[in-house]
Order: sequence, then C-alpha cells, then structure tokens
Amino acid sequence: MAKRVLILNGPNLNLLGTREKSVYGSKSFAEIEATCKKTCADLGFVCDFRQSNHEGELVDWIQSARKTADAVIINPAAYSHTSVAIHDALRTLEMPIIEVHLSNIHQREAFRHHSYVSTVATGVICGLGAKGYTLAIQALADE
Ligand code: CA2
Repeated sequence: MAKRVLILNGPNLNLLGTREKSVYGSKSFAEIEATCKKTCADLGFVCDFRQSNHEGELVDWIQSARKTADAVIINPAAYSHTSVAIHDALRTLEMPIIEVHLSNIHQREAFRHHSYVSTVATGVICGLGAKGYTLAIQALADE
C-alpha cells in the first residue's frame, strides 16, 4: 500500500513569499505545496498537505494521523518554541516524524533555539529553505 505522508504547517506559513523573503525564501506556500505533492507522487506516496494558524487544529490533525498516516512531516512554525500540546500529541505517534524549518533557527533569536518538537522527532532539518521539505519526503523513502 502507498505510504501516506501528512505534511503539517503551523501559523503564518501561508504568508510565505509575500514578506520576510530574506529569512524564509521567495517561494510561495502554494509553490512549496506543489513541490511536496510532486515529490510524493514521484516516490509513490500519498500526500496530505495542510496549514493551520490554530494550535488545537494542528493537535487534532496529529491525533488523526494515528489512523490516517504512515509518516508526519511538520513545520510547527512559532509553535515549535511554545507548544507542549503539539509535543504531547506527536509523542503518541508510532511512525516517523520529521521536523522541518526553512530558516536555521539556531542562527536566529535565542527564543527560537529550543523546539518542543525536536525531542519527539525522528529527525530535524533546518536552514535549507524549501528544499528541507523535499529532503524530508525523500528520507521517508528509506524508512
Ligand atoms: O524557519 C521556519 O520554518 C520557522 O518554523 C518559521 C516560523 C518561525 O516562527 C520559526 O521560528 C521558524 C515563522 C513562519 C512565519 O512565516 C512568515 C512568512 C512570511 C511572512 C511572515 C511570516
């Protein structure tokens, strides 16, 4: 059966490509979605790509993943640095979890250096821009 990959994106990522291009790159959120869907299709994966500005909605989607996904790729955005709820939801999953950040959070403000998601992630990719999503999908091919 085809691997089902749930790709979750946190708050404000829908604004990509409109401002802060020097930090997050010039690709729009729709372009990143299209690239993720194509990369998944090329590998024979089913891709479910979502974005929410709401912590509880992200928690609901992570809970649903227990029955509907085989792997999760997540850019929790600002919730990386604040959300015990997302950490707790992710730690219930028994599947690969890859955390992605467009920017190198360790080169930025101190409050971005810690992620509550990293300790429950199988792997973390940061600082490689939109390519990080592609690399995360490709990493799942070996799982
Ligand atoms: O580097 C990343 O991918 C981040 O997860 C992006 C988050 C930030 O809070 C994390 O520390 C690192 C912010 C996403 C906001 O994206 C915007 C895009 C365009 C304009 C404004 C915000």
